[in-house]
Amino acid sequence: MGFVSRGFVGRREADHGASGLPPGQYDIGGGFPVLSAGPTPRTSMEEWDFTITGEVSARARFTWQEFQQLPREDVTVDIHCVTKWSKFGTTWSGVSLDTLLDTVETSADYVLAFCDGGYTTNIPLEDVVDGRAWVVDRYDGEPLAAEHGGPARLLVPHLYFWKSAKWVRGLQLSSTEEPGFWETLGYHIYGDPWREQRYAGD
Ligand SMILES: Nc1nc2c(c(=O)[nH]1)N[C@H]1C(S)=C(S)[C@@H](COP(=O)(O)O)O[C@H]1N2
Ligand SMILES: [Mo]
Repeated sequence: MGFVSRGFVGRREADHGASGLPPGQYDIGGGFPVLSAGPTPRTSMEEWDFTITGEVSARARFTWQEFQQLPREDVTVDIHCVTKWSKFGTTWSGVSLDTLLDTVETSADYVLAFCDGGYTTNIPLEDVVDGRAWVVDRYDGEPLAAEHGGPARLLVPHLYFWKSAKWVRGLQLSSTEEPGFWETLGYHIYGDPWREQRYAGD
């Protein structure tokens, strides 16, 4: 993972602006809509695991118990849904993807997050390192509610919220970008809210 330059990614993030309302968005205030493409899956902690697979020298797997023992971070971020609501100052707790990805060797450039229920979403690898993405299992001081992605979801707040895959179970690393669920259905391959990349071609 040494090829990802911290300085470069950090500057670029700062350029996007860490707060404020991206173009075309409105502040939903205290609301927190549930947006799911299908039914809410229910996975017990005994069955749950998180795996990093694909183009890796050896795959990594964390049981729920192992995941709980990893170093954790509290994160306060603004989130931006492509349906135009934004929510300021949401508070989460979870494990940085830096911590999870540190356990594998890879020369991949892309991740495809996969989930219980079959949802997927694609993200460049450089967008989920350097403190920009987490697997979170707590929201607002409580265990993450099932409808919001519990037991655990991805949190990638600098991209539209569809990239924050609920019920996430792992990452598939690849040298080629495979479009995920919404990306296949015409949403933007990258999804930067600050550049209003809602749909393919934006
Ligand atoms: N597994 C899964 N993750 C998902 C979705 C989904 O349908 N399934 N919807 C996405 C979309 S479009 C958005 S806006 C957010 C919504 O998260 P919320 O329901 O917690 O507000 O989850 C994203 N992650
Ligand atoms: Mo969304």
